[in-house]
Parts: sequence; C-alpha cells; structure tokens
Amino acid sequence: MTEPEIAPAPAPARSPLADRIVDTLIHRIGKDERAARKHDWLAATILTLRDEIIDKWMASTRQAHAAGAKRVYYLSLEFLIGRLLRDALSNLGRNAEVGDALAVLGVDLAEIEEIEPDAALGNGGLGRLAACFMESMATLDLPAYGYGIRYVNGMFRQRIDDGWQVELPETWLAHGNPWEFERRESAYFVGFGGEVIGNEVGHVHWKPAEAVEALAYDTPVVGWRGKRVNTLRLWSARAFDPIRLDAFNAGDHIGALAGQVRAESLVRVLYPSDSSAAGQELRLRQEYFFSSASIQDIVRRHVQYFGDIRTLPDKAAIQLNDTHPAVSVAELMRLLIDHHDLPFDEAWEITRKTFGYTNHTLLPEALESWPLPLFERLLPRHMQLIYAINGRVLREARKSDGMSDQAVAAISLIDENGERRVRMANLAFVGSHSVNGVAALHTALMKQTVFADLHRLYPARINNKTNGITPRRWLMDCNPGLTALVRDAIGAEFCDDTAKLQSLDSFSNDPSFRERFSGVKRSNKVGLSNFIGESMGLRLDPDALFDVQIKRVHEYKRQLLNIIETVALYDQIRSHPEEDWTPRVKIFAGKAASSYHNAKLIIKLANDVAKRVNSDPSVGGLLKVAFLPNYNVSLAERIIPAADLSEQISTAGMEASGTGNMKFALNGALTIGTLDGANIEIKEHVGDDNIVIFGLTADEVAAKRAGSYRPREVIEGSRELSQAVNAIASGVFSPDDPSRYRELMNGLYDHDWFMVAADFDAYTAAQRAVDARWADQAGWQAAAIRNVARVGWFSSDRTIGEYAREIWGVM
Ligand code: 475
Repeated sequence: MTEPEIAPAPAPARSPLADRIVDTLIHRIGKDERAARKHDWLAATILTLRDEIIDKWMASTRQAHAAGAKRVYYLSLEFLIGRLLRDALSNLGRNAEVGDALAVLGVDLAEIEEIEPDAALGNGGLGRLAACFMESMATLDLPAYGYGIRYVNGMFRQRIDDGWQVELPETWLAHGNPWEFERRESAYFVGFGGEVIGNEVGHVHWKPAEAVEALAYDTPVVGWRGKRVNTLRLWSARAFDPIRLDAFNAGDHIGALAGQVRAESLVRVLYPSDSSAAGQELRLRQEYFFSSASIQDIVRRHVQYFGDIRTLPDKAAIQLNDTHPAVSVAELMRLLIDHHDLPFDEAWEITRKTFGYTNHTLLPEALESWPLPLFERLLPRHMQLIYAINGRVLREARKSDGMSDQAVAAISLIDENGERRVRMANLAFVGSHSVNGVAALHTALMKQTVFADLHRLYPARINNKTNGITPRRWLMDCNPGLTALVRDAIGAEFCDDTAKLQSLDSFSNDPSFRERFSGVKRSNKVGLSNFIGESMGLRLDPDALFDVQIKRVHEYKRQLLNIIETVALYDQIRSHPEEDWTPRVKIFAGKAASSYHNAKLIIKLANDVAKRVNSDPSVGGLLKVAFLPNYNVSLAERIIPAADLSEQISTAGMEASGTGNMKFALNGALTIGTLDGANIEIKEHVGDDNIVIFGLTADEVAAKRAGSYRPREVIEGSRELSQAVNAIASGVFSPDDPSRYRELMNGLYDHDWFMVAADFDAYTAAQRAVDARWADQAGWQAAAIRNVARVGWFSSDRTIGEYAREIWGVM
C-alpha cells in the first residue's frame, strides 16, 4: 500500500519585512539564506531594524535643531548597556512582527537575541545607571547625547576555575557591531604633554608633545514607543600617522607602527576597578582623551547652531558621571579662554552654569586624585587653569565667615598632605552649579563627610536625585510573564507610567491573583533552574526559596556576611535535621576587581562552601549554594525575575544607593536589607511590613568605628557565629589548603571594618523571620505583590524628570 500523498503545507507568505531582512542578508552581509548562520541573521535583523531607526533618529535631531532646544550631555567613562536588540524591538513595539518574519525564514528570534554580545562597557552600578538614564532621556523626549569610550575590550569575562575567578578578555566586537555608525567626519585632535607658550595674562598657546585623533562611533538609543532616538557617541582613537613610512622603509617595521599602538592603547580596555580609583597614567589619559573630544564636540555643535559661545549654558547641560570626566571643567575653560578669547571670569561663569556633577560613592579609595607632577607633565595648560581656579575658590573661602585654615585646606583643589595631588572631586564640585548624590542618605552623608567644608562654602549646591531603573528592560523585557499578568489585572497604563502600578496593590488580597502571581514566579524559577542545571550541572528545586545576592564583590557589600550565615545555617540543619527548615537556594554572582585580593578570596569561599554543601546528602534538598560565573547584564535579566529574596546587606553608610535593590522589588522579590542607600526609600515606599530590615544604622556604624568596637568579643559571644567563623578559619571548607581563609577570618576578629560580626546575629534573626514568612505563602505572595505595586517611583523616568527640571532646566 502506498502512503496517501500529502501536499506540503503552503509556505506562509513572506511579509515585506521578511523580504527586507533577506535583502539585507544578501546585500550587506553577503550571504544567502542557505549559507547564513545565526550571527548573520542577527546582523541582518539588526541592520534592517537600524534602517528604520535612522528615520526616527534624524527626525529627532531635526526637531531639536528646529526648536533651538537645550541639549543634555551625559559624560561617563562607563555605559553598561548590555544587549540592545530585544530592548529596541520592544521599545519600537515590533517584537511580534519581527519574530513572525524571522519564523517564516526558519529563524528563532529568541535564539538570535541570545547570541547578541553583551556590551559591557562598564563595571557595575555607575555604568548601568548611565545606560538606564540614556533610555529614559529618549523616553522623556529630551534631546540628549551620551559620551564615552568605545573600549575594544570591555569588562573582563569571568571564568570560575576550581572555585577561583579567572579573568579573560571580553571580545564584544569580534563579529563586528551592526548597531554603530563610524563618523569619519567627527574627529578631533587631542594633545598630551609638551609646553605652554606665553603667560596667563597674554595670549597662551599650548604646544602638546604628542597627539591622537578621537574618532566618533554613534549608537542609536531608542526611547519607549520609539518616541525619540538619541545618540550614544563613543570615542575611538587613532594615530594621525597610522604608519611612519620613513621608519618602515628604514627597516623598523615595529617602531613604524608605534604611534598607532599608542593611540589604540587609550581605548583598549576598561579599567576593571569598581569603587576604587585606578591611579595609573593610562587612566588619566583615557579620562582626558574622552573629555577633550566630548567638550570639543559640544562646543563645535553649539557654535555651529547658535553662533555665540557665550550662550552655551542656555543650550547645553553637561552632567559629569562621577569625577572620571572632571578634567572636562578645565578643558572647557581652556577652549573658552585660549580658543574663544573669553576673559577668565566670564569663562568661569559659563563653565559653572554648564556643568553638573553626580557623586556615586563616599569610599575614600574611590576619590580620584592625581600626583601633581604627573598631571602637570601630561596636561600643563590644564594645571595652570586649575591653579587659577583654585586661587579664586580659596579667596572666596578665606572671605567667608568662620573658615578655619583646616577648612580652607580641605576645600583646596590641591591636596598638600604629603605628595601634592590634584583632587578631582573638588574640581568637579567647584566647576558645577549642581552637585548631587544618588539616594537621600548618601546625599546627607556627602554634606556631613567628604564635602562638609565645600558644602559650608556653597550651601545651595548639593542636592539629591535618588536613582532609578528603566522599567522597560527591568520589568517588561526581562519578565514578560509578570508584565502580561499585571496588564491583565490593571490594564496597560503602567507601561507608560510606572506610578500606575499602584492599582495592583489591592490585588494582593485576591487569592486567585496571588496564585497566578506565584505561578509566574514559579515558571521564572523553573527557567533559571534549567539554565543552572544545563550550564553548571546543579539541580535545583524550583519550590525552594531562591535567595539571591548578585552584584560586584566587595567587602562593604558583605557577601561574606551572607556566606557565613549560610555556613551557620548548614550547621544548624545538620545538628537539627528534625526541624522544619525552609528549603533554600543561595544564589551568588559577581565579579571582583582583578587586584582585589579579599574579594577574590570571597568568591573562592562561596565556591568552596557550595562544593561542600551541595554534595552533602544530610542537608538533602534543604540547602543548595550556586555561584554563577560571569555576572553581567544579561545574566541579571535572567536571575532577577526568578528571585524570591533580594540580598541588600551592605554596611550601613557605604552603599551610595544600589539599583539592583530596585530591580528585584519591581520583579516581586522581598528585600532583606540594611538601612543603607536607597533601601531606606524602598522601605518607605513598600511599607515596613513588606521588607525585612536588620542591623546597624549608618550613625551606629560610625559610632562603633569611632568608639571601642571589639569584634573578638562579639564573635566569642555568639555561638553560631564563632562556630561558623572557626569552621571556615580551620579549613573545614578548604581541606586542600586548610589555612586558605585564616587571614580573612582574622580580619573579622581584629578590626571587622565592615561590621560583619556586629550585624551577624541581627542578620540571622532576620533570615529566620524570612523563613517564617515563607511558611505563610499567601502572606508572602501578598507582600511580593505590594512590592511590585509600590516601587514604581524608582523608575529612571522619575529620576531623569528631576534632573531635567532641577539641574538641567530642560523640562
Ligand atoms: C554605587 N564605580 C552604587 C551606583 O549610582 C550606586 C568607581 C571608580 C571607578 C570605576 N567605577 C566606580 C562606582 O563608584 C559605582 O559604581 N558606584 C555605584 O553607583 C549608581 O547605586 O551604590 O556603589
């Protein structure tokens, strides 16, 4: 018997969009459909979409130009933008259409989204904030440019080898970057070194000894609903003479390329230190390189559009993302005085009105300062201008009532204690009309500590702008299940205004909604469990409590507190197996600065503890520990929607704001946290009953440090803590090297700067309170729903609205 013949199903008709993607594939990638690999489809999809974005991009530029609008310039040495395709598709509302078009071509959109490289041109919070801000500025229809460096190697890739962090170069440009446009016409001369000819009174001319050319690469930034497209302009460097032919012909084939190599070294790598100043000459060169190119570009655009450089503050607001671009203050002064012939006083007024400065950390090791001889050798003209600015500021300080010599010395742009250094934070402060902190507590501490004297001299300057996150990437794109559920419940208005999430509040009392809500969370946890199972071979129970701490590894963030508590819990479970323990999965991820010994050791400890706990059948399904390698934006997008508990446990007074805390709450995790950074404001929004707070306050930490804190007594006074610390110190988790953690644990006994011991008992008690809440699932889900409903305020749209009105004067 022959099989009945079945006619093949008619192929679904190709949409014009599918035709365009194929056309792009053929004509711009040079592949036909059969030869195309996933990366080719990715590039063809991006290029097709980019063609459509260009029209909006140009319309945005024309509109700003026609309106004579004031523009915002966000200067940042870091932009942690992550993948762009999903974000752009969703902001343009084209997800389904592009997905369908690709499906007809036999391509899975989700699959190609997954192979897009994660652009990690930043370390952590500061860089990710810059990326959220770029998206919100486009969403709020503000004409804005981001300026930064196009690093060839961004944040290193982290591999975990036998529990140790290994750093590998990240090659995000390996397959080219279809998003960017090289702007050959936008190139600037950036000089270094040399000498200054003439004097400060007469006409001054800086003759640099060397120079490179800054070359612009533009990436479009699409706002929500594609309302506006702004530009992220990243600078690359090249030598004026790519090859010295005379040297080459004389046989010096390597030396002939030295100029190009030197130029390229400027943009080669992102400094991988978070919350600490890098301190090397190359870093100062990077800072000046991108500051100079950006300020030249801003001044050029202003003069071209408006003619008169003196109206700059009316048409340009430049925001300095921390002190990394602070040399821009001196660079603008140089251009105004040396190139536009303005008198010093007028240049100074223009400069101050144009700049704003955001501080992101109070850690003393992060406060940038440069040895004066280095600064003077590299930037002799800027050094002169900084002296002149300092003279002015110090005269004002001395005239002001009650300024002690000590206060005047603290205000000075030059640190005279020991080796003389240029203080970049003081330069940024005096060169700006606004200086802001990133959460209420942080701003208050800025006034009391690092900037106390500058604040007394300029009491109106410091203001607060509590951070925010973009709800597009951090809710709608990363958590489609929750987004759909919320839309069903309260309608789609929250997509345009997260304050509308408030209407979800009453659903916390609706059992059927709670069930659907926990169903979404469970399916996200299944997704994460599968990912962890496939990538690490670790099997997790999606019904366990997922307890997550993901962020840079730093002692002040206290991953160590979490790990020690995990060890204590492990002990407890083994000693009392009969008790009703809450099954938990402890999830960690984060990178450590390559030179930060203790942070790397903490990563190893997390992995050593994981190895022991995960292979111990006596704790069975009750406790698992996972350290996920290579934390980045894409991994965060995967983990956060699957979290039940968000660990925000920094030593109070040390985390300026935190932004991960906001992402977790928005995705329905409960926070266990200290009264630090934006946790305090999150608590005010979600209400005391919907967050678990523990530990010392910032004031108490300061008092303990100033007084006679004796951590040894605290450790010896707590049975659980001393057992856990001693187990770690004696090598229970490192039998291959029993003394591995002895020094780390001795640090707790001897000084415990980060108050791990002081907060341990409170933290443990808080964790047991979490267990009790988890046992009441209805109560837990209700609290989680209230978190989602009440954290809409932490949208970066709200933050940017405040910057726009109160600092930039553009709304
Ligand atoms: C804070 N990075 C978070 C976040 O405001 C805050 C420092 C020196 C060199 C390179 N990178 C840095 C930071 O200081 C940083 O990321 N700070 C973070 O800024 C956004 O939410 O509390 O630690």
